[in-house]
Amino acid sequence: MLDNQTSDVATVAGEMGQRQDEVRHDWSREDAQRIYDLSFNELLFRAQCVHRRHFDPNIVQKCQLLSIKTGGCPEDCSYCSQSSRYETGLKASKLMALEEVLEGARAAKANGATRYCMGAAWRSPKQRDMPAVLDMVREVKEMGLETCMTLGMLTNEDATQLKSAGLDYYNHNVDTSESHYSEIISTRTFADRLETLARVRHAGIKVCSGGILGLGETDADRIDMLVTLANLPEHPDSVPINMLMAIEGTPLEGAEKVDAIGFVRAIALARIMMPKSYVRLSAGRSEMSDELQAWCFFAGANSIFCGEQLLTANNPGEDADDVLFAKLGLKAEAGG
Ligand code: SAM
Ligand code: DTB
Ligand code: SF4
Repeated sequence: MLDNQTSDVATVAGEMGQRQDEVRHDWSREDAQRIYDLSFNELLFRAQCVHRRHFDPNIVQKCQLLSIKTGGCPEDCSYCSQSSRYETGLKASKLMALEEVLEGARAAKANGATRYCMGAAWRSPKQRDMPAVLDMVREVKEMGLETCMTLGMLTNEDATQLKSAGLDYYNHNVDTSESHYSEIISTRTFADRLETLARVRHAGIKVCSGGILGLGETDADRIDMLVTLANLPEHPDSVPINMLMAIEGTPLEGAEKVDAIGFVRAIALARIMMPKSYVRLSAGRSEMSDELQAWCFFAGANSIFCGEQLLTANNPGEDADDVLFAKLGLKAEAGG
């Protein structure tokens, strides 16, 4: 006999069944909440079914990050080691020289990364920095890697120049829900973030946008953040889901740890609402057990950051990831 939970599941599954191959942009909070609240087994089963319709479940994309300009950022993002407003002990540096960037890209490629993501601690790029940044895009692309940059807010002109240089992806996270956003960042708005995403999209660059869990948000905030991403005119091609890495000296240094089950639920919801996007299990893996990462992959995560460092924080590194992939029978996605 069906109990209440199972019959709820049947209803949601039925609705989803009708729309199962449809990429929707009209998600309501209620639709999303009902999926998020399914029994854990049912939620993971649904997410895995959606995942298998669009992806090989045993293939994981590997992206490598490099901080091309570290620290000294004027923004006040409460989670960030690179904001000049907090004493995090991080040494600021100038924009990296092209050769150093290329050296990192060669090593990343040798380690099986297919995308190279270059990040700068800027509110937005300055015109004088653009020629050097555009050279990095051109030369990394020339090496046969996909290129991604995250440089803060862009003008239409910046986006067009990046596109002309051959930039494949631009990362700009919404970070959290619109209503929680002002608790975390005061120096730019949620609307500013969406505007940059629109400029990136209009320039023809693929969008990478996601957020962070562990910023003191509620379940409703997490759901709202994912609804915002899923209701963009096009789903972001990549959706990074970061677990807060609590950095000493930042306002969030003592933030409560994210509950693992809630984290997996968010991954599963992202997979179901954005069926064709790469969902990236991003920052925080160095503090996650193998079991938690395995759950995330089962819930539909199919991309990671590889290497020993993210931008400034630790990441598990190749050896640990090789062991994890072997245990789980996962393979890295092949390069183009
Ligand atoms: N300055 C640019 C910007 O903010 O758009 C690019 C770099 S910024 C570090 C990129 C993203 O990394 C942030 O939007 C945030 O989602 C994530 N991030 C930064 N610090 C983090 C931390 N301590 N834990 C988890 N994610 C973090
Ligand atoms: C994203 O969502 N996560 C990456 C990338 N996009 C730029 C950055 C994670 C940063 C983690 C903290 C650090 O290394 O400083
Ligand atoms: Fe600056 Fe980006 Fe860090 Fe915010 S997240 S303080 S914009 S580097």
